[in-house]
Parts: sequence; structure tokens; C-alpha cells
Amino acid sequence: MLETTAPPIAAPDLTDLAMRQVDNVIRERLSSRVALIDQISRYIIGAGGKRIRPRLVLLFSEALGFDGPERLELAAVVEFIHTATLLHDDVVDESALRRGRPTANAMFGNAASVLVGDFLYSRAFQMMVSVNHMRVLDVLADATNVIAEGEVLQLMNMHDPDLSVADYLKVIRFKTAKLFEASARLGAVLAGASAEVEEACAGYGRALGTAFQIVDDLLDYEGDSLELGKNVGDDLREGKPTLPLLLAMERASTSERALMRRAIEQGEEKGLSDILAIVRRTGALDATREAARLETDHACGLLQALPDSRARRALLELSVRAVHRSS
Ligand code: GRG
Repeated sequence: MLETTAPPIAAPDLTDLAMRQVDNVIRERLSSRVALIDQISRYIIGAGGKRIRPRLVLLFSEALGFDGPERLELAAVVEFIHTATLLHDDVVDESALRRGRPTANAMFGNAASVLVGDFLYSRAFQMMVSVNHMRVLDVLADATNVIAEGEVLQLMNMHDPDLSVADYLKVIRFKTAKLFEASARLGAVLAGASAEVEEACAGYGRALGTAFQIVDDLLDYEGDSLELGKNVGDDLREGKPTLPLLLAMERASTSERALMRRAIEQGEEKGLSDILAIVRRTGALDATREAARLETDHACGLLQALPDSRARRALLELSVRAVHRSS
């Protein structure tokens, strides 16, 4: 395992500077002749967000010695794709709160939200074409297709109390980890890395993204709505079986399991606080965080394929933060 401690003298944070440049690219490329598009896209992107996926593009580019402007454009591309999926997802889930604000669907309606998601998604394709690199198109076309498959798979799994952990993991590898994987891989592709190094970068992204979604699902049970910027307990209300619930069901008594099965099948508010107590008492939350930690351990091991650098240390720290985050 690689050390995660910071060097004694901090190197200048090139990524922060580059992230500001990415924010400028994002602002410029958001522009549209259509006022409502401008308004909604700035509403959602202006609400912030952690910008993890663009950071992956930048850190892997830096770690492999690539500093061309294409990395800024592609960092903005992955944030646009991410934002398009959020707009669509909040409509599908009928969510009311995102990034501490009313969702775009709550503010502007479902139709406008879906359509502006389409705008961001297609703008992302205009931008990636401008980079003029076939492998980049290949990586992103594949990633977006898999994300959509993951979302449909998840829809098929709703209200299924017999969902296996393996099936749950498949959905999150598709819907979330795939974009992390693509972001990491793009840094390697831009830098012209060997196939072996590219696979290590992609593997890091996949494992980090998996850990990230596991923690996302954990926070839906143990988080604080205010800190999280979205409503806690939504997954159970929707009848979406996620890892905390699946692990709690394995550990609960027969009658408790029956209660949880009913909640997944019917997706209702009733029984929420009882189920929360069961999830806590069975240790399912700790086991869920441990599952995320195992993923990031794997991710960190893969970084041995990269030479030691400030960027590699930042990637190690990113994986630690992904597991211990509270928002
Ligand atoms: C438009 C390609 C396309 C597909 C539509 C709806 C859908 C299909 C996919 C949704 C996938 C999805 C929302 C996965 C969840 C990903 C996730 C963990 C989101 C939260 O990411 P954060 O915490 O968000 O990085 P911030 O707000 O920090 O940017």
C-alpha cells in the first residue's frame, strides 16, 4: 500500500489553478442562444458540486506529464455529462433537493429539466469532437451508453427485495463508476500512456467510483439532509434496495426482514424510522463503509503503476476523502 501522508513542504497546487481554468471553460461553453437553457444550466452548474470527475482528468494528465489544453476541455466535458445525468436522474426519482437547493425539476418542471440535460449532453459531444481524438470519442461514447444501461438496470431492480449484492454492484459500476473510470482513463489517453498504465488508471477510477456510490448510498441512511444538500431516506421511500439495506437484511431477525422486504416492495414512508434503527443496530452501516474502503484500497494499489508525484499523492488523498466524506 502506498503512503497517503502529505509531503513536508507542499508543492504548488497546479490542479487548483487548472480547476479554475476548467470552471472558465464550463462557463464559456454553457452559453446558448436560448435564454431558458442559459438560465437552467447556470442554475444547476452554478450550485457548485464537488467537481471530482474533472479533477480525475486533470490529476491523471498531470501524473503522466500531459499539460495540453485538451485536458481542460475534457474535464469540462465529464462535468457536463455528469450534470446531464443529474438533471435526468432527479426527474426519474422525483427528487426535490440537490446541492442544497430545490432541484431544477422542482424549479422549472420536468420537461425543461430533461431537455436542458439533453442540451448539456449534446454540448459535451460537440466539445469532445473538437478535441479530434478518436480514442477520446470511443471512451466517452462507451461510458455514456453504459451509464444509461445502468440507470435502466436500476429501474428494473426497484422494489425487488431479493436483489443480490452482486446485482447491486453491477448497477453502481454502470451508473456511477463508469464515468469515474472514463475520466481517469482520459488522462492516460491524452498522455499517450501504455495500455497497461491506461488500464491501471481506469481501474483506479472504477474502484473509486464504486466506493463513491457505496458511500452515497450509505449517506442516504446516516447523513444529514442539510449537510448533504439532498433528502436523506429517499432510497427506501422509493423502494430502491442499496447496500446498507441489503446488508441489514442479511443480519436481521425474521420479523425485521419481513418489515424491510415490505418497505422495498411498497416503497413507503411507513416503517422508515424502525428500519433505520435496524440498519444501525445490525452494524450494516459500518459494514457498508468497510465495503467502500476495500474498493479504495484496491484503487490505491493500482496507483503503483504511476511514478511518484504530487498528482499521485493527491489521488491517494482523494480516495481517503471519498470514504470519509459527509456530503
Ligand atoms: C444523460 C448519459 C445520460 C444518461 C441518463 C439518469 C441517467 C441516465 C443516469 C443517472 C446516473 C446517476 C445520477 C448516478 C449517480 C451518480 C452520483 C453519485 C451522483 C452524485 O455525484 P456527486 O456527489 O455530485 O459527485 P456533485 O453534486 O458533487 O457534483
